[in-house]
Amino acid sequence: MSGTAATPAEGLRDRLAAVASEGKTLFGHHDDPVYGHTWCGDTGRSDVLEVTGRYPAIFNWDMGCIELGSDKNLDGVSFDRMRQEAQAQHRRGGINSFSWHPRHPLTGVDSWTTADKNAVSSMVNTPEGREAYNRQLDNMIDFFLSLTDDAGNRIPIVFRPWHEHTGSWFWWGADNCSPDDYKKLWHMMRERFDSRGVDNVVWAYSPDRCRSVEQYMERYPGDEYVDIMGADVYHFNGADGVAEYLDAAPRTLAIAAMQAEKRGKLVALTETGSESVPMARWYTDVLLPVLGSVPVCYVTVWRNAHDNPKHFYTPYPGHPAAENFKEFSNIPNIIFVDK
Ligand code: BMA
Repeated sequence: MSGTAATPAEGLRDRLAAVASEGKTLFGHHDDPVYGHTWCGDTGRSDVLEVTGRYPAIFNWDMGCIELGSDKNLDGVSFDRMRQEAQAQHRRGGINSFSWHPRHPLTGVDSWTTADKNAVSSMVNTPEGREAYNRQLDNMIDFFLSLTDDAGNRIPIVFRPWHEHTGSWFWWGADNCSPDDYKKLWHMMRERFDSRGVDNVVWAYSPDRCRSVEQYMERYPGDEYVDIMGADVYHFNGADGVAEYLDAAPRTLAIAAMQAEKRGKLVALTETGSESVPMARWYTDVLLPVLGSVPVCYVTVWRNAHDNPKHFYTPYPGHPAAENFKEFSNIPNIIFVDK
């Protein structure tokens, strides 16, 4: 972390900028140390560690259910364990990033229930909605402020709220709310975070795949609200989907990079992956070229579920793509962290 940074967030921004300017990319994995393809709840384990000998440089976590005051997130990860693992990751020189699949603050529906086209409007344009949203945010802020290192200093994190909003599978998605109301979600969030003195958050904007700059920027909350121009682009259909992925991912990242350059922001591939990693050389032959297309400071792949045999995005020991993943982890400009 930069010794001259005024806040923990600034220190992390400087660090990510240095990574990008050296042509390096940090590798990230969702829920990495708390469960894997065949295990759950053990300590000291990680599918990535067991294949490569090192941890991912970024752990992504999801805050879903913190808004309910629950002690576990939507995938059963305890927030206490999450805090401990985030602290351990910071201690070993790694970074933590957070996404959020919230329940609606008024109706309680989960993120994927999209029938109510007023979901966002009721939340940001009515006194009851605003109050309920702020209450949700307070739970999250309490957690983020509790992320401290051994000396009691706040640990900087990346936070990536209201993601994939150019798609329509979440109630905050493109067909489910207006651009203005979407932006208000960000503006209210930031107002609440600032009012509580949160100084350890680097903010990531992460549309899904985009066809145009207009689509990427339509709901952009503003330069004061965003540090990282991200993109969530998945590879579907294995070998049959390579051409489509190699079109969509670099295209969306190029749009992000062009905007990032203009605005002095960073670029990240905030979510990607090929479910079950069906191509044995996916990491070096498909993902790596995508990362080389623009300066991407980090890439994160999604989780290795313990209770859904096909739902995993990094190889585990014995998987046909494990050898290649190890090879990927040894590429000098792809960054993992030592145990
Ligand atoms: C999805 C899947 C779900 C999970 C959700 C939130 O992509 O992995 O199983 O509940 O993310 O983490």
